[in-house]
Amino acid sequence: MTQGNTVTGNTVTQGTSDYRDGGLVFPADFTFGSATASYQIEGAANEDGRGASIWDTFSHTPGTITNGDTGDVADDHYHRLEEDLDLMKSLNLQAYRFSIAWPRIQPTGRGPANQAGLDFYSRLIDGLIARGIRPVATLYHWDLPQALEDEGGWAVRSTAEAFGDYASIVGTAFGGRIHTWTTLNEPWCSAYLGYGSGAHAPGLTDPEKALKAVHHLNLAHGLAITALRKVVTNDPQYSVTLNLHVVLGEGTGAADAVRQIEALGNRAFTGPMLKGAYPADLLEDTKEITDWSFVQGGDLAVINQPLDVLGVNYYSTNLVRLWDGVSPRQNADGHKDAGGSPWPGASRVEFVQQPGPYTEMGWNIEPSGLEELLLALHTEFPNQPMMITENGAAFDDTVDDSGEHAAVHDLDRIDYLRRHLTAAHRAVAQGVDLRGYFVWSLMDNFEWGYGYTKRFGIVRVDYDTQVRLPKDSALWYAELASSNRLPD
Ligand code: GCO
Repeated sequence: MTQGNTVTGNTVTQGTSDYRDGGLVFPADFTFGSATASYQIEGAANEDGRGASIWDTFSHTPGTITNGDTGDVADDHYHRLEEDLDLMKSLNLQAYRFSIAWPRIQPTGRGPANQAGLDFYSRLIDGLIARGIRPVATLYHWDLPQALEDEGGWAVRSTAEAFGDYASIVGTAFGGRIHTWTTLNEPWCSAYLGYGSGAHAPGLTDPEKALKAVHHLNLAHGLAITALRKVVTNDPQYSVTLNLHVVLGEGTGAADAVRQIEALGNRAFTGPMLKGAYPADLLEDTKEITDWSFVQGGDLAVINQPLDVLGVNYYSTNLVRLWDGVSPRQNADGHKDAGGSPWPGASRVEFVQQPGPYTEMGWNIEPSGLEELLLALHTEFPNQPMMITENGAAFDDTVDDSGEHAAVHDLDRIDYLRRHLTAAHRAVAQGVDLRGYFVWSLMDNFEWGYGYTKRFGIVRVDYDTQVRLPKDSALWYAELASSNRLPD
């Protein structure tokens, strides 16, 4: 997407508004939900026939995850399903975005379904429906069956084809009960952090594989929707969730730096998915890495599926400039440094540290970026409904035991959510067709390379006892979800 409007020569239009408008009311049919992901919460990694995923392998590799944490137990959600469903109900959630672990359904990524895996998600879906909560199912939130990685993972085409078969299995099993299907969560991370920088599973640092992964993930998206459409028995919404980058530029050549990062970070996905073509400048920028000959005839037509709703994840902004080639190169793009680059072909771009305030992830808090992103998408894709499928913040919460009941007074998180919801509301007021908002996350969980050290939940999880404690932000959000009005 083009966000030239955010580049203002040598200055950046950030931090000019506090986004604390009062008394905002959302449209009556606006959906308030929360989101999680299988590997981050389920645990039960070796139960009921679940196969190994690339995240099992990666997290068990020494040195990859802070404190050597793994998702083996996580929030033990697999065994606490009923309690967690009741929790969602108590928070007035209207929808719940969860992901299905592919290796629970097909332990090696191919072959017949594992019935116990299907049964678990079936109970989850029925439990949501019984409580009046809409199921929003993500097919892939990064836990690729390890057996498929052993055959080349997302760098090979056969993984995309296997994904289509997997979609057909889950579509057949759950296809009358899912409100919204999301094919992929943040393919940017799967491709570039998994195969480019090495910060995520499978931990490779190969720029050509990263670009192949981009295409095969896009293809998987198209094949999955094609497969689902054939088997589902209701009339669901189809979507994908992208972490689109709000890219601001500074210095000489700012526009070119912004353009390169937008091409890799945004248009590499929105191009094929929403326009049926890879952007010419992306192909040009990466021509020394690959000739893109892995894109076969007919692929783009498969990828270019009409989407009922585009899922947008937003946390913060990026500030880039052209590197002078002399000073130490800055890489403040918010991701763990693991040796490789998540930006293949953009070796002349550096990511500049931005002014605070920051969350516990070190990400700058900038609600205006969300408004700008939604408006830019609306301008480029005027008829495309959208929803915010993730937004939220990690903070260093403390438990207050001084009262009758323990509490977490996470005013910083409430402030973050309030300001970003204000940004979303401003976008709606300017005509953006925004259908809903999902807070990341329902509960504290395994934050990938950072293990359990970063708490994103509106519900606290005590990892020793697995006790769930709604934070003040959860109570605040519950009020919003029932009233449609931003609480004061
Ligand atoms: C992602 C994932 C989540 C993360 C969240 C915070 O967007 O990276 O969807 O799994 O936990 O974004 O980093």
